[in-house]
Amino acid sequence: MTTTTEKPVFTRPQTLTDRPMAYCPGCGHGIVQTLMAGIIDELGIREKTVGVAPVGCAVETYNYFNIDMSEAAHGRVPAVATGIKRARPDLVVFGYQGDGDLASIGLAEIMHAANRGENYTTIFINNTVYGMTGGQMAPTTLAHQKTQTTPLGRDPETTGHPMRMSEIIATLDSPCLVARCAADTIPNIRKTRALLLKAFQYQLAGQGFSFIEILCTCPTHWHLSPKDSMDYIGRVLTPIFPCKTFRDRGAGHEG
Ligand SMILES: Cc1ncc(C[n+]2csc(CCOP(=O)(O)OP(=O)(O)O)c2C)c(N)n1
Repeated sequence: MTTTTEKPVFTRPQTLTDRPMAYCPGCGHGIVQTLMAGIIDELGIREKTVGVAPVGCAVETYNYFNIDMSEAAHGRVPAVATGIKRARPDLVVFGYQGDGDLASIGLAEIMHAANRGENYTTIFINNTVYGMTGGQMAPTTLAHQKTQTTPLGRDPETTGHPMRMSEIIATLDSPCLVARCAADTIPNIRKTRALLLKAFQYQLAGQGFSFIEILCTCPTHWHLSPKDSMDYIGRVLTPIFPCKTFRDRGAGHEG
């Protein structure tokens, strides 16, 4: 009998609990959270990292991270994260927000936290809908996109156009890192990881507010299979929401 030695190519990050993720098949939240957990492990900051998540599918985050976390009311992550970071600057603080949360009810909060240059990291999950409550139109919903509240498609005449939050945040002087990436293909997921790592490193270096927008699937409310949802990001979303770095002050240039 011959024995083979298998070389592990992936080990579960210690920052993830053993709890199976309850996200829908093909949902992007699990990809991003697994990346974040691996980065927290890599930086050795598990004991001093605090996450803040609001309502929406983001609320599940508490179940999966082996770190201290705080709930925030809808859209109020920037206020809670600001308070924690100002009280305990030695901690590493991140906010994890959906697009309904951040770009609608929480729009004023995020703009002012970004403008103040608060030294915490924002992870913005843009899946173009209000996922948890049933797939209603969000500020990021594309023109003519069908959602539960726009069954004939979003009409820009009456409901406006999708808001590009990274571009809006990048108009402010204070943020040190503003970028959009996508959790679809393997190369894009690698780029997403690199941006998230950079954002945490900038916070550790005291460089201020960073904003990483991640285009994520919502197969359930897009009414697409997991695979078709991944294709939809590249084919339909990225022409409207280009993946690029809008600001990278830590690297000494404007990206
Ligand atoms: C003050 C308040 N208003 C409305 C709600 C209902 N609510 C819960 S989750 C949610 C939508 C969240 O959507 P999004 O932020 O896009 O996150 P996703 O679920 O898509 O990840 C809403 C409107 C609430 N919990 N609190």
